This record gives sequence, C-alpha cells and structure tokens, in this order.
Amino acid sequence: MKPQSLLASTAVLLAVQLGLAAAGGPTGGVAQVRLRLQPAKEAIGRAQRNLLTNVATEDPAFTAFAQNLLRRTLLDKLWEPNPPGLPYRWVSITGEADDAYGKCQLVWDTMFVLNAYAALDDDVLIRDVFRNYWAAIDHNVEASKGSYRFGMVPGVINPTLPPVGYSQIPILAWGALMVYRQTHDRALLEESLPYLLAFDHWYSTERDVDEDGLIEQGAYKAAPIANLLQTAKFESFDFHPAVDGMKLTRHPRRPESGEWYGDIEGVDTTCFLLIAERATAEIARELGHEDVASGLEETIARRVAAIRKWMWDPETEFFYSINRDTHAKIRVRTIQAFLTLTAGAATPEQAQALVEQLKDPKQWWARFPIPTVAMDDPAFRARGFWRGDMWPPTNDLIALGLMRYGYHNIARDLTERMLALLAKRGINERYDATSGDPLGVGDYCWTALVWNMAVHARYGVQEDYRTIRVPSDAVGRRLKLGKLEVAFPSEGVVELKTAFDRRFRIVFPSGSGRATVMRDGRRLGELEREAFGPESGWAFNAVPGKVYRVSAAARSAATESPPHALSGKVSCGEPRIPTGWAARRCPTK
Ligand SMILES: [Ca+2]
Repeated sequence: MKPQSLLASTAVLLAVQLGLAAAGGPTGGVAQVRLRLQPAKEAIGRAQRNLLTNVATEDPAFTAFAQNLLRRTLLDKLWEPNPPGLPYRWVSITGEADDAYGKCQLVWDTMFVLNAYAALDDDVLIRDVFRNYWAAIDHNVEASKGSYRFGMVPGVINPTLPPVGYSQIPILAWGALMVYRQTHDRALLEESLPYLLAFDHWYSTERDVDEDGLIEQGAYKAAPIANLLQTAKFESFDFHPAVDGMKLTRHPRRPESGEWYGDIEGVDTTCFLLIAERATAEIARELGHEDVASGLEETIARRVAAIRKWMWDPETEFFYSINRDTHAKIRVRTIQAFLTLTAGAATPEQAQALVEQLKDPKQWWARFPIPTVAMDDPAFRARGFWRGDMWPPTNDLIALGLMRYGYHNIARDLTERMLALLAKRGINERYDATSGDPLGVGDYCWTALVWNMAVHARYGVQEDYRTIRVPSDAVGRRLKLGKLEVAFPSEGVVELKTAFDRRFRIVFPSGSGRATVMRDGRRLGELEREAFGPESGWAFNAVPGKVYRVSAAARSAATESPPHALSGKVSCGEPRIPTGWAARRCPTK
C-alpha cells in the first residue's frame, strides 16, 4: 500500500494473529482478534519529508531507488500505540496490504528497520519502538522481577498480555547502538541499558542452562500455531536443519521446571548473543559504566573461547552446532558459520578458511549469495525455509562480518548483487539464491537493510558510522545520510560533515603516506595515524556543521584547494548543485 493512501485513511481494521512465529516465520494464526490500527500519521508525514532531504547520493536514479526502498519497506508499518501489549508507537513486519502475517512487532526484524530509519531523524519514535520491549519486560505477569524468567523480551510483541513464552534473536543492543551511531541520541542508550542488561542476564542464564557459554533455545509455552518444540525453534532460524534433532529437557538444576530447554547449542544463537553483548559493552562504556563494560568483555572472551574449542572442526574448516550434553557436532553446513565473522568469534585463520568456502560457486557463492545451507550439502533446498533460501538480514550481518575481518571486496560484491536483485526482482522478504526468484512477502520491513549494505560497501561508511574506508572506485560519489555527509571529489580526497561531535577515521586504499585536513577551507595540519582492528588510518575530531577535507596527497590538495563538494551554507550567492544538499564552497574571506 502506498503511504499516501495510508495517510488518507484515519484508521484501518485488520485481523491480528496472536502468538506469531519468530524470525519472520510462517504465521498461520489460530487465535484472531479484530484490532483497530491507527497509522502513526505524524511520524509518517515527518518521515516522508525527511526522506527527501536526508537520504541522497550523487546519482539521482540511485537516490530514487533508495528512497523508494525505504518508503515501501518502512512507511506503511508505523502505528499508534495499541495497549496493553504495545503501549507506545510501534513497527509491524508487513504493511496493511499483507494478510499472510499478523500485525506485530518482532525483535531482530525491527533492529534492521531502525538502523535504516535512523537517518530520518525521529529520535522519539525510535525510543517509542524500543519502549515496547521494555514495557514487555516490566509488565510480563509470567516473568515478574525476582523470577528466573524476568528480563525475557518476548519474540513477538502484540497488543495482548501476557506475551508469548519464547524470545528471539537477541540483537536489541546492536540495533540501539546502530541507531545511536547515526543519531547520537544519548537518551535512547540511557533508557535502554538497564533493560539490555536484564535481557542479557535472562538470555545468558535461561538459554545456557549448562553454563558453558554456548547458547541453546527454548520456550516456556507453545505458540498457538505450533507445538512446544517448534516454538523453541522460533527463537532463531525457524526451520534451520541444524536443529532438526533438537529435544526439550527439564532444567538440570530445577527439577520442577517443564521440558522447556533445548539440547542443542547453536553457532547462530551464541553469535547473536555475542553481537548483542559487544554492543551492550560499547553502550555501557559510552555512558561511563566501565565496570559493566569490562564485565561483559570477560563474558565475551569466555564465549569466544568456547565457540573455538567446541564448534570449530579443523578437518572441514567449518563451525557446527553441537549437542548440549555430549558436545557432538551436528554436521550440516549452514549459514550460521559465517556469523562467527560478525560476532568476532573466528580467528583470522578460521575467517580465511571460511571465506575460501564462501567464495566457492559450488558451495555458497550462488548467483545471489548467500544461501542458508551450502548448495552441495544434502540438506540444501533452494526454496526451503532456512534450508537453502537466501535472506537479506543474514546477508547484511555477514557483510559486516566480512568487513570486520578485512574482506571488503567480497562484502562489496555481495552488496552489489543484492542491489541488482532488488532492482530487477523487487523488494521481498527472502529469495531463491540460485535463480533470484522472490519468496515470502513483498515489501517486507527488513529489506530496507539493503540500503544500509550500500552505505557500508559502496560508500565506505563502516558499521561504526565514523570510519570511512574509501572504496577504490569512490571518486565522484556523494552520500547524505541523516546527520552525516560524505563526498569523494577526487583521488585521495574525502570530504565530511557531521551534525554531532564525531571522531572520524579515514582509510585510503593506498594505505601509507601522509594526510592533511582542512576545515571550511582552512588548513588544520597533518593528521596522526591510528591503528584500529586489522587496519590503520587517519583520525581526527570533527565538530558539527563544518566541512572537513582530508587529502592523502598532502601537498597538492592542501595548496591547490579545488572547490569543495560539500559546504555548510550557501550565503555567497553561488548556485546550489541540483541535488539540493551539496553546494560549492564560498570563497574564503
Ligand atoms: Ca550451553
């Protein structure tokens, strides 16, 4: 449905299925209620306006593609509160036109949505979306404070309480951090941290009942659409072959418990918690809670060591899920192994071995990578739900992992294939990796993330939204992304502008040499080199509203000072460049 027509309607009545699946799973509902849904009109209107000014590139056609992608994936899915379960404005996974899924707010789906939405400059809406999760912690009568269940964020948030009895891929902290890196909305972090810590405590205890640092799945009660075992599987990739043999057991030290605890430790589940814990540690440090951050880092180190010890198979050079009680490997090659890159769990040598397999067109590098199961694995089904099909969110996370380990060219190839796929086959929930056939629901919310993939790989803005890794073909590219502007006017030159204090780091493809920085046309001096991760680059502190010009070819760029691609104000009467956000620099007086 087009946002315009959505705005025109004051309210819509939709069937809402209760107790929906997680991970974007199928949601043939049992219990249904008629629910009055009100579009969040003010937020939608603001987003429509800001989309036109806050998301732009050097290429009008690509700008139109990006804006259309965000409009179609995001703007018909914002709703006014539906208490008691959704007491704040919320995001549904599909739009009004879709009736295959119920209207609800999920966990990991929404984090990709908010990462894309951050550029549209609506901090209060984003805080509202997170507050629904925190309200579910506060008001879950089946998980009151003091109970071992306290801190669980339900996998599905819908208007009713009590919520469902299972959780989902726990990357809320990663989502909050990705937003903060773009918006600098400190209030979001301050509100979120206590709940993120409660959620982490629940996950790291109730989903690691043998306390070895490796994460299991489970469920306290069945969803209306599934038995208890399948409900537990909803906590990660719903029909992932690595959990085909999963059994539910009682808690090892709580004999009065039900059979709520799965006996498989997942590479996926453990990596997702690691991603969340790394983000939580960064949030805690940002807010000055050094003790909390260092405590989390000890936990992270323990988990990473356990993954390397128990899940890595040196013979096939791959990570496998294992049986919780025997630690026997479950030898089906699924996409989860590559999440060890995203989670920073693989050694550099393990990463290299994984990437060699990833690049193999017989195993993983399909026409539209990355299939969820290796194409030469007996379990592979090209359209099978988490059994061979391709999903945008895993591609986004794995592209970030590839960049984390320095495999930028592969992340770029993956991104360009996703962009080409969307341009040709449309916006969908998932795809057939071998043919590109769209699968699942059209205009699904999280496919907005393909824009984020382009920001990272095509424009070089890394996951931290302050490291700019200049792509080899960057000359002529420009990006406006909310509070950040980046341009590459000529070889070895980057221009930057930020709307909040930000420490930029620039990595040029040439690597070494010297670099200078100018601010609003005035030379500030040579930059210091700074090492970070496997790379090093030039770092400097930027203040809001100024145009910074970093030149690797120090002498010529600093002295010749050709016209800037970015400029703060156009007060000198010079004509604006047609894109609307870039302008020529005023002459220095
Ligand atoms: Ca465990």
